[in-house]
This record gives sequence, C-alpha cells and structure tokens, in this order.
Amino acid sequence: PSTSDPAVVDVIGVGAGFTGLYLSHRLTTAGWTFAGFEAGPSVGGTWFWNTYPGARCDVESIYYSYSFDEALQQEWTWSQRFAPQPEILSYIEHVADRFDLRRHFTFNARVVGATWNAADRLWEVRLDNGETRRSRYLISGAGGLSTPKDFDVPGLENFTGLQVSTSRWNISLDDLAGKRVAVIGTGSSGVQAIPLIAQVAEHVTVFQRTPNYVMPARNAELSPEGVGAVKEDYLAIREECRHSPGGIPDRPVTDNAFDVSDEERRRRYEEAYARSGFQGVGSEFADLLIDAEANRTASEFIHDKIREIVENPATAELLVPKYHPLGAKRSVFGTDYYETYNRSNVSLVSLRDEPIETMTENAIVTSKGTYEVDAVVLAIGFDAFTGPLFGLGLTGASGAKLQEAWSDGIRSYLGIMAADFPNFFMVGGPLSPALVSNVVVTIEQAVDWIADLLEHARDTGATVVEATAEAENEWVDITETTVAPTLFATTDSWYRGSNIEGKPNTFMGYVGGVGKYRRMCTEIAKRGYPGVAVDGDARSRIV
Ligand code: NA7
Repeated sequence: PSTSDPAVVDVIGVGAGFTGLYLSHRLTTAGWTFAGFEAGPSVGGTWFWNTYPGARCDVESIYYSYSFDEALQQEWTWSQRFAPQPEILSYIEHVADRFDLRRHFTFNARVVGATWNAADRLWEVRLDNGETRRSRYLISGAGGLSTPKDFDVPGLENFTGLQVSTSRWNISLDDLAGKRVAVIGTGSSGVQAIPLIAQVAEHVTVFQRTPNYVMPARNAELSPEGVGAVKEDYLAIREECRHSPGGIPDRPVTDNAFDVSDEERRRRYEEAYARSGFQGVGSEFADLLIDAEANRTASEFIHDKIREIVENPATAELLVPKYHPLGAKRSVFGTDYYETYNRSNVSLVSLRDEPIETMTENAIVTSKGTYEVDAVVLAIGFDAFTGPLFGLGLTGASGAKLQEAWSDGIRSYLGIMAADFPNFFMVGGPLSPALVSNVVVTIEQAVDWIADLLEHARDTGATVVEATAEAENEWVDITETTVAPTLFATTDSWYRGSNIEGKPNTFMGYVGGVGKYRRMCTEIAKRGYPGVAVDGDARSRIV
C-alpha cells in the first residue's frame, strides 16, 4: 500500500463494467488496495443498462472480449458473430465470478464528487449516500456511452402513455405488443430495436432526424469448427488486434477509390457489402475517410442499396443518408432494418421536414400533423465521454472543476491523464483511441499502462503523478493534427459533441490507430514517463 492510514485505499475505481473489472483484477494482483464503486446494482456497465430488444455489440465478440487471460478465452465460447446483450452480460458476470472480482466493489454507490487534497496527497471521493472515501489514486472506468442524453423532446412531459428509453430499458418487448409505438432516434440503438418492435407492435412510427448509413450486420451463429480455429490461434489473433488500427484484425488496403475503374469499384463494394462490419464498404479504399469525392462513391453505393430494398420510393428517399459522408458519423449495422419499412405496420416521419412541436397526453405533434401513439421509445443517444466524467464532480489541484478546465475544448494526455488532476486517470477517456476502436483492446492497454505507471511511482517512492500542461498541449495537437485531414473533422456527430447543446466542439478520439498509439505509450513508459510529473519532477516533452 502507498499509505499507512488504513482508512485510505490506494485506488478508488469508478464503475464495474469492462474497465472496472479488469482494473480491479490487475491492480489487486499487483498488491494495491482497491475500492470500486458502481452506480448500478451489479456488474456489466453499459451491458447492464442497455437491455433494449436487439441490443448487441457491432464489434465481433471473438475480438470484443478480454485477452488478458488465456484460460478465460479458451473456456468461454461465443454463440454468435455479434453476441446479443444478454450473452455479453453473462460473459462479464462470468469474468467477475471466475476472478472473484465482485468483492472489490460496492454496488448501488455512485461517485458524485471528488476533490484533490494537495496537503495529504489524496482524493476525497463523495458517494451519493453522503459518505466520503479517501484514496491515493482515482481511476475512472465510467465508460464513454453511459450517460444518457437529456430527454430533449419538446412536450415529452405531457405524454401519459408508456415511455421508455433504449439506454434504461425497463419493460419487456411484450409490453409493446398490439400498441401504436413511436420510436424517436435512428442511431445504432434505434436501428437495432425498430425491426423487433415492429414484429409485435400494432404500428410503429419512426421519427427520424438524420438518416444513417445502415449496413447489414450479417450476424450468424458461430460454428464449433470456426470457434475451435480461433481458439487454437487466439494468442496470435489478440496480438494482431493490439497492433492493428482498429483493435480488430487488419485488412490493409492501399489503393484509392479512383485508382480503379467504375466497374471494378462497384465489384469491390459489392464484396465489401457482403462482408459487412467495420471492414465493409466504408474501409474498402484507403481514401474514403479523407477525400469527399472518393467517399461519395461509397455513399452512393449504399444509397442505391436502400432504394433497392425499400419498396416505397418516397420512404426510400427519406431513408437515404444525404447529410454526411459514409463513416464520418458512427457507422450503423442492422438486421432487416430497411426491410422493416416494407411492413404495412411501419411508417416513417422525417423530422427535417416536420419537426416535433410538442406532445400531448397521447400524441406527437409535428409541424405537419398529429400522430396518436400508446408508447414512446426514445433512442436519442448519449452525452458521450464527458457526460460520465463531468458526472464525477472532479475538483483539481487549482480548485477548478474538470468541466471548467475543458470549457474551451476537451483536453487530456494520451486520453488517460489530465493536467491539474494529479493521480486521476481515465480509462478509454477522450482523445484516446477508445472512440474509434474495439474499446476492450483500448481498455486493457490503458489499464496496463496505468498499472505500470503506479508501479514506477511506487518504485521511486513517489506518491503524486500528474500530466504536465505542456504534455497535454502536445497530445491535443497530435490528436488534432491526426484527425484534421479526415472527414471526421468536418462532420457534425456525437464523436465531436454536436449532439449536445453547448458541448465543446472537440473530436474526442485519437484516429492514428490503436497499434501506433500503443507504441507511443510503450515508448513513453520506457523513457521514464516524459510528460508526467512524478512528485513534481517533470521531463515535459513527450516527443
Ligand atoms: P446516437 O447514435 O447518438 O443516435 C441518436 C439518434 O437520436 C440520432 O438519430 C439522433 O438524430 C436522434 N435524436 C437525438 N436527439 C433527438 C431529438 N431531440 N429529437 C429527435 N431525434 C433525436 O445514439 P445511439 O444510442 O443510437 O448509439 C450510440 C452509440 O452506441 C453508437 O454509435 C455505438 O457506438 C453504440 P441526429 O443524428 O442527432 O440528427
């Protein structure tokens, strides 16, 4: 332990999702005392709350799982290419039990404030029950997509029918049987839920603000032979993921969209469309996220697919995503999504043509009409990354809140540390690769890096580690320079906070790839942590 006061633990960890569980395992194994606090009643984080119909991860489960223990990955068998939410939650519960991790956590305990006490060199952490706990280090595993966006639909408070949100789903699908259901929002959550709701509801009216590019997920049962082959090679596959651009095995492409003939390009897109996933159409050519004209060829390919699938031409045109380039907002993968609009009990309202003006006790009123419904399903997204972090109520060394420190733009060192917030760490934080990668790979890497830094501090007898302002500036520059030439930089999306009124406009990820990022982090550790002041001793420049 880093302190002799038994009331002070070495580490307080926030959250018992993918991050918190691995964090508790990694740190307690290394001999640190650890107290975890989880707002929910059990483990699972995002996968505990998002129980809406059709919820599943769109990164293949073979890769979207822990790699830290070979026996674990040998004994667990995924049933499907994209496991559904209940199976992912069972996996997380299995990991918690297998490594006896629940004992490190207090459940139903939300961290609501944390203040750096410079005199005692520790964090004073306040819980929602009014208690205060103290720790040398504070590590957030609060997640990126865990704070639901405010329910900012006008007049929602007037509606007296059934109301549910995808991110806090607390009804069964049967509760919607025979009902007239409105679904508001067509991101990943809405797209996954709509086809299943349509199967039981009397009628579904989808209220769409921005059409997305929805590519077929092509989910499938995994065969025992396929799973066996992966398990034989799992160590190598995991290593490949760690050094890849996106945390999944790489499928390198070097040619650009206009390097090939129109016919050849079309053939390549057809193949990619059949493959689907993150290595589908959106990554078939090297310049698709850099060159708007090149991107147009891929975007139009999907437009044509939508027109082929959707029988009503007017509905098809509303579904065609014409406001942003393919991939520049989060890609969406669905099952029978566009096909669902061919059902006689499904209709589409474009909020661009007729915005919601208000709601009454039993209807949604747009500028053009009144839609009577029995139930409203909100699938309107999250206050990504900063929502959960600001929710911790952090006050740094200077007395400033994190939200004040980031009011002009979101900042961090490596997406892991923040200047003026000593001994505080974020796993998968803003400006890390978490935003645009298989997040489990990024989580394991960040936890390992933090654990090594804590050991470095312990070995040198230090008790305070803090990112320098210079290093933070440098990392912000690196992330901005990396994203600047891409279409991410010019497209409004939740990636850059555009879905929340007043949120700083910062692209919240490092897009240089998880492999390159890992090399940088490893190099920084090898060089004795430049950019990190250890007990005030900083070698500031990181490159
Ligand atoms: P998203 O992707 O943020 O989607 C939210 C959807 O809700 C999107 O279509 C929004 O339209 C729409 N929206 C948001 N607020 C409103 C209001 N007030 N009125 C009407 N429509 C609204 O969230 P998801 O939960 O689907 O997915 C989040 C991530 O989880 C996903 O990207 C994966 O990484 C996993 P907009 O596009 O803002 O016009």
